[in-house]
Amino acid sequence: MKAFPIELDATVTRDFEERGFVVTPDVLNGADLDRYSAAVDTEVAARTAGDERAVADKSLYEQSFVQCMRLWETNDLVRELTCAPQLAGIATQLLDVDGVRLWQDQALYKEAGGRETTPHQDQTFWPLGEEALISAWIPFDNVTLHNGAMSYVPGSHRAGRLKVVDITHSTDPYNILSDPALNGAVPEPVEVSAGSVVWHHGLTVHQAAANLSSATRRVFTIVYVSSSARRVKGWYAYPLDRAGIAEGELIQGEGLPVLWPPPEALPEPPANIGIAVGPQ
Ligand SMILES: O=C(O)CCC(=O)C(=O)O
Repeated sequence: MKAFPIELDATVTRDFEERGFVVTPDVLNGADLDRYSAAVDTEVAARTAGDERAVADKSLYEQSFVQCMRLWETNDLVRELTCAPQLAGIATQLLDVDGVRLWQDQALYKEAGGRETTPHQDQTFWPLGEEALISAWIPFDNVTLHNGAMSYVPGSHRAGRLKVVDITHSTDPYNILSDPALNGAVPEPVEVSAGSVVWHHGLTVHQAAANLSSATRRVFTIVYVSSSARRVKGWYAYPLDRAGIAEGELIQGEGLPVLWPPPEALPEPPANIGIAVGPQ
């Protein structure tokens, strides 16, 4: 078995198992942050070129963040970050699985004046069951409650799949924070320095604060799924439909590379590139 580049202490994995989120400090150094953030900035600028709308003129969803997906498919430097073995190794340890594959990466840039991100669980968006799934939330700048820090409901990943939240419109009266399955637990804010990574389980209920600062809150996320996960439901999901994965089949194929154990070489981007701005 390959050694993890960053070996987690048992207290960290236990914390994640119990609470459904954890911070790993000092994963990226200043030089990493500079070059990776510049690469992500370039991709976001390219994909949003021509969109001159003020935040207030955007949809409620877009006011939460500018979302640009699958940047590893169009940028070699981002590919290096998304496929980094130190990150995939941490994901594997936290999920306590044999290996992980990439589900998706994305920039979530919350503009100055951007609204809060509505509380939700990630995993209910996708045709998965309760497969092991985890997100690395990677801030390129220091993040506080003033500029859009995340908050997580401790232990909420143990409540299973709750009702899906429509974060694209936010008109649904369902408030996941009032779901009886959470037993009144409240979100806990997590303020972090750039270089840290905040990890959350796919079923952990989370939200992000509004950005009251004058600068964009720049965050990149990588979502990993256990390499033994299967597609559980039939509804449309770009990554699975592009790879031709039918209900019940193992998740694998185009655009879904195994990242732990680390591949011999950086995975090639798919022939059929999945550029996307906005939810998909
Ligand atoms: O960064 C945000 O505003 C929300 C992030 C989020 O929901 C996620 O990473 O799953």
